[in-house]
Amino acid sequence: MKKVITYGTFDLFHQGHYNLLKRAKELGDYLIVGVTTEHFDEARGKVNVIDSVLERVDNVRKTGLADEIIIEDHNGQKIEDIQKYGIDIFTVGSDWIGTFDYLNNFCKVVYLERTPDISSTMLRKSRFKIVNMGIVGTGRIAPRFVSEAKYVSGINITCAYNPQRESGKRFQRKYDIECETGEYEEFLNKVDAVYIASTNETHYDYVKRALLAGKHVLSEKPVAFTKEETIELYLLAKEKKLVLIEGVKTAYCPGFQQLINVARSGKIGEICDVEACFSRLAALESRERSDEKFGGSFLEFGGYSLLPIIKLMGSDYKEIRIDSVHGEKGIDLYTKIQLLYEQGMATAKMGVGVKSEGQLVIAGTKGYILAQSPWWLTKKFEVRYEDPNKVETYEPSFQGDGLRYEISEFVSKINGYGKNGYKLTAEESIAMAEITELFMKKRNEEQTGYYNQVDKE
Ligand code: C2G
Repeated sequence: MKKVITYGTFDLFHQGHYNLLKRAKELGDYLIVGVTTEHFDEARGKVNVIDSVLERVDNVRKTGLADEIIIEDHNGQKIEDIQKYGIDIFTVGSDWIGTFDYLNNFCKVVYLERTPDISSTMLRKSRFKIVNMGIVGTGRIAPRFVSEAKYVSGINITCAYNPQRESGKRFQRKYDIECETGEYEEFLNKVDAVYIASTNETHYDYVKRALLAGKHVLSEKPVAFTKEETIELYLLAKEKKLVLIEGVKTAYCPGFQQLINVARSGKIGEICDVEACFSRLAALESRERSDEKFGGSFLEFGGYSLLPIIKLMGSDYKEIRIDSVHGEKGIDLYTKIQLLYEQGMATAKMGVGVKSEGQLVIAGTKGYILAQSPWWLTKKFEVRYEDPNKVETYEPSFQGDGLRYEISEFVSKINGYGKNGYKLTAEESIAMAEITELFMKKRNEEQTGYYNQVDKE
């Protein structure tokens, strides 16, 4: 019996896939089809697959051509499968010519002619309207958005807004963006969705006006400084059937989701303590260290350090304690937030003027998870136990600077996928806003003297 194997994502199953499977089947007597998992696709840079792995498997099954369907989830698996199943022929479409020649050492490799003029990418494009996206704020983060958005299909950056026209114009020229304006209403008229990358204090107002104008919003963190305002924005988005997501980049990174799932799986027992630290020394003249109202370590990095805590321990804490080391004008150079829960505790630390070990430690009754810096990108983490020789290492995929995962989630949600948004829920965003509000209140009190003086001027 001649055994043939082929692999694919088979997203939005189409005639090209059918033809390929039919020809593959004709090469032998028994056809095994490997269908990729989302994780594996993300690892090879396919971030916008629409159908779930179950739907894709089902579509392959419905052709009646596969004698067996398996799941492909890691690099190197093809060699393992060929040996394990005693494969005679490996085949794949001609778009892969050359790539799999190395498999000739294990079986025969056949590249089958690809069906012209049809692909999942084309279908994704025709199925969904391209999202015309506008960028608010053209400072430090906006360029990263432009370069990462290139990896997400179905999105086109059409307009840039900055009331400081010079910065906007420079950005437009550099990144070849169709339009640039300093008028927010005019800007909103030109786009379907906005990315808000302006300074922290402007987010709430820009988000609200965009939602009122019927635009989807991806906002840099924090969307607002108070719990009430944050709830108001999420309710407004819901009412208007618009997507609103907060850009806590870590939440959308595939490795971080895996880490959270491993922590929740019971592997380390009951979770009792979460400690997260993020510090990056900022230059003295930087906004982080000179903007006394909206700079400082908490507003800069609080979203990252609080994320694993809120995800794993929840928002129902009994006590919260916020302490900071202050620099000039009361700016927090370093902040530590300690939370006490019914069954456990957590600490979030962040610094712009104090450096510490950037790590995430999740302690449980059976073991702990350790993710070292840069844990917020989650390229690697370990599960450790009492026995120091027993260490399980996870090295999830991570592409670019990670922003593409956030953009991809935003576009998928606009297209009606992943409505419940488990990666960062509105409730989790609101819980973080509650802590932001407490922090701001405390800092305002501490800075009262300074503000009185500012008010007089
Ligand atoms: N295909 C084809 N004609 C098309 C489109 C796709 O023959 N018009 C073939 C591809 O060459 C591949 C199979 O259909 O052999 C599945 O295609 P995809 O779903 O795009 O999967 P792909 O990314 O090619 O995965 O491990 C995964 C494999 O490397 C291939």
